[in-house]
Amino acid sequence: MISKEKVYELVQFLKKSQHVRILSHRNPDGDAIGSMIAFTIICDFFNISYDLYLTDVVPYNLRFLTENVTIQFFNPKDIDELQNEQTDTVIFLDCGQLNRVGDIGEFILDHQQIINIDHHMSNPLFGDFNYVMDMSSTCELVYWIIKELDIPIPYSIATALYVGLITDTGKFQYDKVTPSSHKMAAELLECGVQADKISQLIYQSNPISWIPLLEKGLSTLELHNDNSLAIMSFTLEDLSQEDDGFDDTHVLFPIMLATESIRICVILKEKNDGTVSASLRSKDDINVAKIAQVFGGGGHIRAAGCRTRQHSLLDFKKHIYNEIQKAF
Ligand SMILES: [Mn+2]
Repeated sequence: MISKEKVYELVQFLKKSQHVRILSHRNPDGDAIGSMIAFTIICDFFNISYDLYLTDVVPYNLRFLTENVTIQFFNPKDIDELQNEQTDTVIFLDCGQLNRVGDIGEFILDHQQIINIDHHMSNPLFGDFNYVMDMSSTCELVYWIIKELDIPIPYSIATALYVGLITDTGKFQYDKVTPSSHKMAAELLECGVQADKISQLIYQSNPISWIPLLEKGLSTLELHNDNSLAIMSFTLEDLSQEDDGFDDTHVLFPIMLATESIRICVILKEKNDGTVSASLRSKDDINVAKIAQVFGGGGHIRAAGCRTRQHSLLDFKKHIYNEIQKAF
């Protein structure tokens, strides 16, 4: 459970700050964005000014969360500005590694203290203050911190926390779901969270462009190892018209993993910045975080990711395939 001492230590770090910058990882998901928004309530409570920064766009189905929130997007052109201002504390949320924030991570300055709050057990504790716990989501950790501090939770923050909880647990299906996750959900519902409305916004609000994307994905589907390994790949061309932040993994992984024989699923994507990304999901004990780590990525046993600059889509697929074979 949450430690009073640890929360007290976090508050001491925060109180030393004039201005904090709240960050989360590339390709932000519900837990990344939810925990960023939720953390603002802690800053507000202690009267500490903050800004929120991301490298990549907010996914299409999570934009309802950020309607009334100012999130700035890191642009390498802003480096001078970022280096010149008063931020003295940088908060990393849901980042299993420092480089998960993308390029902005390279511009963390010497005088800036790093607070690292996360639930990835592979986290190397890169912060000056680290709070890493084995929980369903970073939102769950932030929730229990807020509760420990006795800060009242308004509807908007409850919604952000709930979104992180349901998306990172695959709607309460994954192995990190505990009684504490359900307790949190129950208490958030008491704060007025509308579970049905949120589910509809996240899971039943895909843009119409997802249908041709699904078609493309299925047309590239490869099955290996007696139909237990599924790989889909998207070229930049496949994605170019749909690059509106639509988070296809939420749609495609559940479809593939619904198949009895499929144990591991990989989605490869060429990105605008010249990298190729791989998202991996596993249904049983094959540890996909270990596979992602081989390529400099990371994550959880059943959900992980990595990206490369060195390999083409085809090459990367081959390397990942080979690595997965070792795990079978
Ligand atoms: Mn997470």
